[in-house]
Amino acid sequence: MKITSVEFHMPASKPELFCFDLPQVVFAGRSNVGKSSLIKTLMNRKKMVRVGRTPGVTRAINFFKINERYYFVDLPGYGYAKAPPAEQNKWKKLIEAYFNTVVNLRKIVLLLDIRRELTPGDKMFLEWARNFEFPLLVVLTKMDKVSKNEAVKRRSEIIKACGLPAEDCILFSALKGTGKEDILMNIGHAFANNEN
Ligand SMILES: Nc1nc2c(ncn2[C@@H]2O[C@H](COP(=O)(O)OP(=O)(O)OP(=O)(O)O)[C@@H](O)[C@H]2O)c(=O)[nH]1
Ligand SMILES: [Mg+2]
Repeated sequence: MKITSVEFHMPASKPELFCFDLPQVVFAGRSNVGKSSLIKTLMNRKKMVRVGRTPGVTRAINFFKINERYYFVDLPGYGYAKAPPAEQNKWKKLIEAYFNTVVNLRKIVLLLDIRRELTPGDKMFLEWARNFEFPLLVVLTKMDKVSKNEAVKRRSEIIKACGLPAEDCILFSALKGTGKEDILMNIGHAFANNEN
């Protein structure tokens, strides 16, 4: 998949603003795992996505129109303990509303920090995707923070724990760009049939 154009839509802070007119891939994961950084790397755009120095920076659902044919969807992270409970609840409701109403969702990209254990939120997503037999790609982020050996070992563990086909678990570093092409290829397959 080659990205030739990106159009940034107004952040959707309420379901009325969701963009469901084109097929999409959604990027999910706990706060600070690197969702916005991954999307930024894939799009090769430095300024389009706000990336947090402090976590919790994505406060609405962002729709990026790619090649005028599909959307990359950047969700707020779950489990950001420092946000007030009312705000956390608002994000949770917004994410639930997204999954309850989305049409033509082609793939869920679940991001996991390579250095961390799975959180209850991560497990919930994995179970949900499995129950609905939803196409899932797991991206292990921040691989530059561990040794190559550790990264490979951790990937095997995750593949086993999540029951994933090996090609659906990709190591990634936003710092170095490792994994970018594999992720674009994997996502490209999701849009390959019946492109509109
Ligand atoms: N070393 C390293 N740092 C990363 C990587 N990916 C993201 N980061 C850093 O991690 C922090 C959080 O990144 P974001 O992309 O904002 O994370 P997010 O998942 O969008 O966070 P929320 O919007 O809070 O859900 C930032 O300081 C990034 O620079 C990576 O692959 N390697
Ligand atoms: Mg973000």
